[in-house]
Amino acid sequence: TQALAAGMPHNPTKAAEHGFANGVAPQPGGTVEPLSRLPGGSTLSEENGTEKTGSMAPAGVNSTIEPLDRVRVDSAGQRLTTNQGVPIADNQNSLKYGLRGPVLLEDFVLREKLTHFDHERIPERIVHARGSAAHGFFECYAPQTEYTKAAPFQEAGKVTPVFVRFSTVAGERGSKDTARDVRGFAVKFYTDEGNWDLVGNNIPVFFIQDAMKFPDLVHAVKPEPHHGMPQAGSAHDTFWDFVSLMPESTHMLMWAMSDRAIPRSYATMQGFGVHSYRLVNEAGVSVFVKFHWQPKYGTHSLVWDEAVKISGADPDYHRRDLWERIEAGAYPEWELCLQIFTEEQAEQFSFDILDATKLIPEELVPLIPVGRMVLNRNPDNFFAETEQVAFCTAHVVPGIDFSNDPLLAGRIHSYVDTQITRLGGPNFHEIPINAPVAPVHNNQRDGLHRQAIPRGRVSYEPNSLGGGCPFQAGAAQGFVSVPARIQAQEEQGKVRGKPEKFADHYTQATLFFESQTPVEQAHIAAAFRFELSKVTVPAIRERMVASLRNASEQLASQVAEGLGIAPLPEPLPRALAQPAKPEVDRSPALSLMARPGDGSIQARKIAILVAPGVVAGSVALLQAALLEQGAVPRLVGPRIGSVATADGEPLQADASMENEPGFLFDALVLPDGEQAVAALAKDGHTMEFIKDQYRHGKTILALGASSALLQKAEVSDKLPDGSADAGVIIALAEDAETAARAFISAVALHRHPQREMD
Ligand code: HDE
Repeated sequence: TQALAAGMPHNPTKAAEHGFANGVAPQPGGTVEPLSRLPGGSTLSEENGTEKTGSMAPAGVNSTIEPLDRVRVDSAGQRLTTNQGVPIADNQNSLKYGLRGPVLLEDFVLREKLTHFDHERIPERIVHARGSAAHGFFECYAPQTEYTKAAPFQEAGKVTPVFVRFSTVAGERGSKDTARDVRGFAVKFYTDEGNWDLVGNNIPVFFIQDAMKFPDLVHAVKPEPHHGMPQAGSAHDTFWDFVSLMPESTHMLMWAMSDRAIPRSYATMQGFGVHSYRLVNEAGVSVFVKFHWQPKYGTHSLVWDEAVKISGADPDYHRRDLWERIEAGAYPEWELCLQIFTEEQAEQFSFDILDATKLIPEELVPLIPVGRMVLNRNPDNFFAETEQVAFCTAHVVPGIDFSNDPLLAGRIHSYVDTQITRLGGPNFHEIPINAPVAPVHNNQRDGLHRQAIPRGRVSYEPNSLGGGCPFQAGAAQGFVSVPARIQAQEEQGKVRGKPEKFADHYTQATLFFESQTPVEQAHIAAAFRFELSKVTVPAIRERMVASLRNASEQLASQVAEGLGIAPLPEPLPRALAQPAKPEVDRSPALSLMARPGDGSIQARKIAILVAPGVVAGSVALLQAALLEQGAVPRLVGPRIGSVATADGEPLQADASMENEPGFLFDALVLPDGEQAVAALAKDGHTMEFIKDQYRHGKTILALGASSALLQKAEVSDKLPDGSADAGVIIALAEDAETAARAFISAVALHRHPQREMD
């Protein structure tokens, strides 16, 4: 009423929200700055972006920025309008007949607002619903023209913009990040010759061999249909019922039960195209290829107890990590490597390269590094970009082609198809994040949500009225499929079945397990034990153990022991009695330990525990040393805010042990200070904080008086065998500098599995 009486167009009690504080308030009755037209001052662009918003990218690197400028909206200094651009006078009250009277149907402002709101959600992805994404670029090291004419690989230094989405598979859109699951690793290259989507995973093989089984697999892993449980988890009857009846899934199960399925960060996972694809050169000659992404920061994972706890304290753990790394300038980076092999080589392999449950050991076909990918810009808007991005395996460009992998064939159909429902029609390619940077010209017309306004009366080909345009690019420029060989197909005719080598379900499962370090093997056994212990039907547990016996007797007996199954059930009958002898029986590259990364501690989150009486000097020394290495030290106290110190200005605690528990950090520093130690020792959170750090194999540094905290937590700097634990450093306060150096080297190791307790 006050606003009405004053004739003001807004609620005066919300002055701050209207920007009175910074002088951009609506001007009652007065003139309003004319709305500037896109893409001028009203859009967020490279000119008005700031490093903080993450919209800035090195010049020339993110050439997707300019096209997106067309649709970016920044409302700073702008008045509120309806979707028709009509200025809104009052955004607080609906239009009524008298102050206490009925709301009027003519209130188009209210109706437009509610109608739009009612339709704000779109269907989530059927799988990979939970995901996070970022912009970046791919840079080619050297021309790969011998193998391919694909645009990104034509010159050294050539830069192609990319948008990359990482995801879990089973959980719904709001589910936790640290579920045990495969991670999606989908890359959209906006090449000069159209979009190429490399839609991969962080695991190089898959559960099934034929697209025919995909709906069954997904129905089995998703929450059970009668009660909708469990969310984002494979530890339930239907999943294990299905996979124990599908021995082809055994190899993938080894990976999914390994620590690969609980990565520390998206930045520390490998990525794989999984299927065999083809590269095609200018002369039309093709070779087979498998795509690998190798993380610059190495492969690092969580441990299970840590993953479980994180999912409660920070369900957005990976999303936050990706966002913060990019905001901090510690850009996630991968090297793209190719495994290239010919059709003739492929025929000699002991496995079939069309079988997505098999990998090609690096010892057999080496990796060739061809470029690097850097993610350096966070999206402006989660929905518009991360949610609406549509990856499709059918999106290939000249120089890339498919193999006959039957799983891939199903995908080529499915991804385009699913977007039509999810994004509401056949024009999803026009949504800005999906639109290619390369120009689009064709005679497709109309459909829901059409954005382009094609000019002229011609929408057919051939035509003379449009001068024959758009014209066929022809074989020299256009996409031409590799003419696949047809001899075998001619002999066999139409057939439902599988090639012989597909029936070897266990050789590579064995190879994977045998190639792991003992700690990794122990984690795999523990994961099988955990998952199967959640299965309520004993026959399913037994069938799975029976299947595992074909892959590894060691693993099968460890799992059986953990489940109380004795004696061991007979091994499942094998589909192929005499599988071909594998080329290698050990592949060290399959261990997570094989890729420690660049040895840096960049972006690692390190807690420095502070309480009143802490020695500010020891905190400052550690903080400086860690910042210099690109790590992210945070002061964690019994509560946030000001903390009095023993020797200087008060410190500000960034976090509390309650809002950021120990397992959210990669390492721990306990600074010097008698009084602080006494205060921390009294707080129940402190012991949990230290014990979790220790239990999860992390590096702990205790300076001066704080060694008492380790004693209280029963944390020793000796391993059970009496040797030194490199991850527990106890030092006198005066030796802080040397201790800081030792701490940094120990943090670079990521974890100290020798301490393994679980
Ligand atoms: Fe997918 N998959 N998939 N998939 N997949 C989808 O597409 C499908 C497979 C993968 O961040 C869906 O847009 C079939 C293998 C990723 O947006 C859907 C088959 C691999 C993403 C679909 C497979 C993947 C998806 C759901 C077997 C690793 C997320 C929504 C024939 C190489 C992409 C959507 C993103 C998403 C179908 C098997 C990876 C339903 C039919 C193998 C990374 O179309």
